[in-house]
Amino acid sequence: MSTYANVNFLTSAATAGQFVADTGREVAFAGRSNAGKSTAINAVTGRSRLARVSRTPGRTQLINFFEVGPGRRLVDLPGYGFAKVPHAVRDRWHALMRVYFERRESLVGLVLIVDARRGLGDLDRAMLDWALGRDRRAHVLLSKADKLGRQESVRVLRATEAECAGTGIGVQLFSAHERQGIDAAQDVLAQWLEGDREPT
Ligand SMILES: Nc1nc2c(ncn2[C@@H]2O[C@H](COP(=O)(O)OP(=O)(O)OP(=O)(O)O)[C@@H](O)[C@H]2O)c(=O)[nH]1
Ligand SMILES: [Mg+2]
Repeated sequence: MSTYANVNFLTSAATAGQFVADTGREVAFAGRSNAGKSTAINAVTGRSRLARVSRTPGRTQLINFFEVGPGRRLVDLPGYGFAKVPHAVRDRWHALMRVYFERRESLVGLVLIVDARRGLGDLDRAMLDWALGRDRRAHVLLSKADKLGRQESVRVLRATEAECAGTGIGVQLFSAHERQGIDAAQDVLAQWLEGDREPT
């Protein structure tokens, strides 16, 4: 099942010059390497092989743009925090993220994918601060919830909610493998992407 009639891969960008035109609205998926960003994009679009799921963490160093409707996009950002990535790669990641976040006017919101077993880390908090500081919406998916027992997953949910209290950031449990929380995530995306107006 999918809420999107047509989903198309648009492009992979290694530099700002390769970004798709900055019109309409888009939502970016960010998170640590291996957190489950690409898997989450596949789950919410109902396309199992749309975004490439990596066996080797930190391999995706490109920004991948997917079209889910006219002028509406989901964006798979390269992951961060993977220790074995060479410095040069990390520097390139920083530079690419900086131009993306500073310049991207069509960006309406950030979906932050956080492995439920790890919880929020400092780099995740920095991403959330960035989004709020630039008046973008933010929503946290606590991913791979199937790896935790019920009690433990609720504990992580409550702790993360407490940390985000008062910010307007939504938090939910998510498991692509057990199809948990997919509808809730789709609802958030639909709200953020709806409307004919260009974001201001
Ligand atoms: N158990 C479980 N594993 C998951 C889930 N989602 C993703 N994974 C696994 O986590 C690994 C990484 O998933 P990706 O979707 O490639 O993660 P990513 O954040 O896009 O990774 P990078 O692009 O390398 O930063 C894969 O082995 C997935 O199968 C989930 O809901 N449950
Ligand atoms: Mg990925």
